[in-house]
Amino acid sequence: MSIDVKAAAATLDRAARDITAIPRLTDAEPFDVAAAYKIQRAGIRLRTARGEHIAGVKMGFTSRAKMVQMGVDDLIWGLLTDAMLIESAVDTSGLIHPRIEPEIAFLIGREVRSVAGVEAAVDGVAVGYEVLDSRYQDFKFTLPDVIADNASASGFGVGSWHAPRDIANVGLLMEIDGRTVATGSSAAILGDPYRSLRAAARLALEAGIALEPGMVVLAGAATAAIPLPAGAHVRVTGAGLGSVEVTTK
Ligand code: OOG
Repeated sequence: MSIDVKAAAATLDRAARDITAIPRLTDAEPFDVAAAYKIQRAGIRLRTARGEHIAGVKMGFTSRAKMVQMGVDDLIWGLLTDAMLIESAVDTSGLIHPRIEPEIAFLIGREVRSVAGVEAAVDGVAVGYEVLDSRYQDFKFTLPDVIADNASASGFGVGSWHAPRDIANVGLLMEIDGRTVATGSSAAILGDPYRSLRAAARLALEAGIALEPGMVVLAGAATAAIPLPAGAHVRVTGAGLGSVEVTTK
């Protein structure tokens, strides 16, 4: 039997809306990476049918730190929607078991028509963060499970945009309530976050998803993700890129 793509997408979508973790989908019915991306896209279609718009692409497992933390061995990608953008505060009571991780973000300024052209299409770089919230119990999954779950995407924020520059070795610092919880370098992201950007462009072009002006590409975390508590103040700083802050309710 093959997995019912629409039913699987609806199960994950309901888990997020009910704020209730579910067993891994592959426990009931194994499926491969190709089927997993079909489920992911069906989940995005549920969101766009509710009026959300695609706002960009997120890369996952682009660093060893993340692969080791989550026990997987390949990079993945997911889609961001405008409803995921966090301005300055996030209510964790609407989330299952959120985690936060520092990110490097790219702002697309011109439509991306080729992998070779993606660097020239970038208008800005920034430090950012991603809030992850796996819809699976205990935040545990196989690679197909996490792909189907839109790479655990829940929310994201970006600091001020800077003109594109060399970001191959940007020191990253994440603090929660003034305490350092993660440090790393953007070099951990495939050696240079621009590599992650090129992978994002290739994957989007192959999937027929347009990277358009105003969209954001998150390169993937350089460090492991940290549980995001309620009533916290988080600051992520990138050397030379300033900081971005978020508070939780
Ligand atoms: C999956 C998402 C991984 C990253 O930056 O590596 C990711 C997860 O860890 O739950 O976004």
